[in-house]
Amino acid sequence: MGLPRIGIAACGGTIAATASGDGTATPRLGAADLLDAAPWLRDISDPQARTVMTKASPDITVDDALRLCAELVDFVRDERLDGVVVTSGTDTLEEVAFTLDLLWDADVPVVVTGAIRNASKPGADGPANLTAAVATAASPAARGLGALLVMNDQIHAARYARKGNSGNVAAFVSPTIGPVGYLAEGVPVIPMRVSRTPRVETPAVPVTARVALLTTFMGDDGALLPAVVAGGFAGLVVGGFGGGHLPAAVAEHPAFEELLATVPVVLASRANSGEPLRATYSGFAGSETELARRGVISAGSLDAPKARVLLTLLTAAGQSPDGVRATFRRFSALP
Ligand code: DAS
Repeated sequence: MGLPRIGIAACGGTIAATASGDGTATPRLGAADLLDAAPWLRDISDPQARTVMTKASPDITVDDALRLCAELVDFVRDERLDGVVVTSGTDTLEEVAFTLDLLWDADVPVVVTGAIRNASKPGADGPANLTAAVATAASPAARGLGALLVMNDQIHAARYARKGNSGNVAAFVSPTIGPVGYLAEGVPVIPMRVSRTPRVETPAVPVTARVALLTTFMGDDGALLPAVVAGGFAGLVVGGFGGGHLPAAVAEHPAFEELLATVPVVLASRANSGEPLRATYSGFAGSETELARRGVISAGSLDAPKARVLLTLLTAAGQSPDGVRATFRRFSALP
């Protein structure tokens, strides 16, 4: 038996960035460069390099993530891969990982990783993160788990992972459940196995359905809602207060009524973990029970950016309102 064949699909980000004369960094490196910087990867795998894009991750779109997924399917088939690693920028890493998790229909592990310190910095974490990601993608323990996110020797389920720190190498967290595993002396250990994320239909590219995301705040009067109506969005995700609440001025705003009557409206919690409540408060317009009665859909355990990814894919694939509701229901642990 040879070493596991692991694909490295490079998409840009800090892990692919090098500094210019003024010290600022720009993504420039491709997959072969990343491999050259970590030659020891050939001791643990038979690595195959493919550069997919060289973007700063704030510019990555849902279309890019869908094209990436299609490219990974080809990569796995063409190169007979045992696992595949995606390197990308950490700014949208959680959304890229979750998109792959929703669409990945194979047991072959797909592991995303990035870096906080670019290759020109002391203590650059890219090579270590890439090594941990390759080891995880090569591990039989990672098979069938969908997309995983590996950073700083921790293994996260894509469904729960978020960027929790702007500049520390320990940037990624899974606030609701914690990481599912870790690397010990370079060996991936995955003691916690989360149930597989429900798969959704792959929409055609380019995706024309746009989904808006608004997060509420103290004193929110709903003034931005008419812009969502006027913008012709196919859906709205609202980041509500902790238990899934909105100010009455938002809940009773005519534009909110209009959106509820015309497009799916999904409510996530702006709190860092947990789920919106289902049956705890009533008697005020923005309580979770009043909002549910009026048709607002709970995002369950998904944070607002992930709920937006899911709603975008569902609306782009022409999912019915009942189908959207049923799919989001599968992301909740609450009865
Ligand atoms: N924030 C940088 C990174 O961590 C840039 C980016 O996301 O592309 O990769």
